[in-house]
Amino acid sequence: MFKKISLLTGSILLAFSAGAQAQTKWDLPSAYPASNFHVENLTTFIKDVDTLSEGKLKITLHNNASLYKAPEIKRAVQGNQAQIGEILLTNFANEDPIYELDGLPFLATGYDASFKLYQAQKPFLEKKLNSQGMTLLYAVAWPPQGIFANKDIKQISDMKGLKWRAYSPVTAKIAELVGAQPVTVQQAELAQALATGVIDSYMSSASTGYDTKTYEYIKKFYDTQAWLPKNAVIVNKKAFEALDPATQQALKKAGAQAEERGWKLSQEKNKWYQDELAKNGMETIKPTVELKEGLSVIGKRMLDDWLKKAGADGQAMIDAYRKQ
Ligand code: PCA
Repeated sequence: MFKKISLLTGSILLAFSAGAQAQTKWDLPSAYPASNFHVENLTTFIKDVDTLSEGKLKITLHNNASLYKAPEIKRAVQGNQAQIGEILLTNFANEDPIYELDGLPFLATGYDASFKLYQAQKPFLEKKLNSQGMTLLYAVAWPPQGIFANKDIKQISDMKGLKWRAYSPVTAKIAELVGAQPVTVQQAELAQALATGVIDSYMSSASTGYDTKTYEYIKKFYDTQAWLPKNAVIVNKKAFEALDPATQQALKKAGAQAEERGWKLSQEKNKWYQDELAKNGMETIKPTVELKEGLSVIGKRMLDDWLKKAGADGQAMIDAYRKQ
């Protein structure tokens, strides 16, 4: 009788420890705050991974650049210090032209066009990330980019001299081309840069305007809808391969669901963010024809430069995008 009980206890203990061993814990750094729709989406994704993997893969979210600053997240995932992470693709434009594509102004300006551009970009993006020891799990567009400034901007020459916050090489280049002074500041430090007067303008989405309470300093949003950059969730390849096949499938499934949900959420919440900006005293202004034309000339020039850098792959992406 005693023997039986101890045998039973032993097997329960064994099963328990096997279960405990099979549980994997990952860290997920993101550079954006809890109010951000990308982060809301990540939170749901993490729950889905937990459910679909039957508790085998536990992911901890570190938002608002609390674990790594935005430009450091990619390298952290590459080095497996973080097994999974969220990056803004266009932040890495200087590394390879593939990361720049969805940051170019006036190439793809609405959600449909941006999704098409993503489909054209995706195989090349996957290949590049793979060569760097990572895999692409999913990517979601930010809402369309407009200009936050107090100044009256009717044409691009009105942007001369602005103290312009840039978040990527492309947004810094735009500043240069219009005669503004670019200062690179990531979103997590944007509110402080506004408060201290380091910058007085920038180009981004209504979502970032809301997250950073830009309306406390800037009262105008020129809704240029210039481009929709994407955040991508990337995974370290070795960490992925160390998961059992069922957990790998669970992760992929949750990723596919997050991608679909994220694109919808981006679009739905953009309206909400714009309403919140208005409630807080910010005026949304339709850009003049002159301003749009000036910006699209800049966009064309940047696309030409991009095509030179991106070679045959770049041309293939643009052709695939335009064929859809
Ligand atoms: N918000 C991010 C990137 C694109 C966007 O809409 C930012 O301003 O940093």
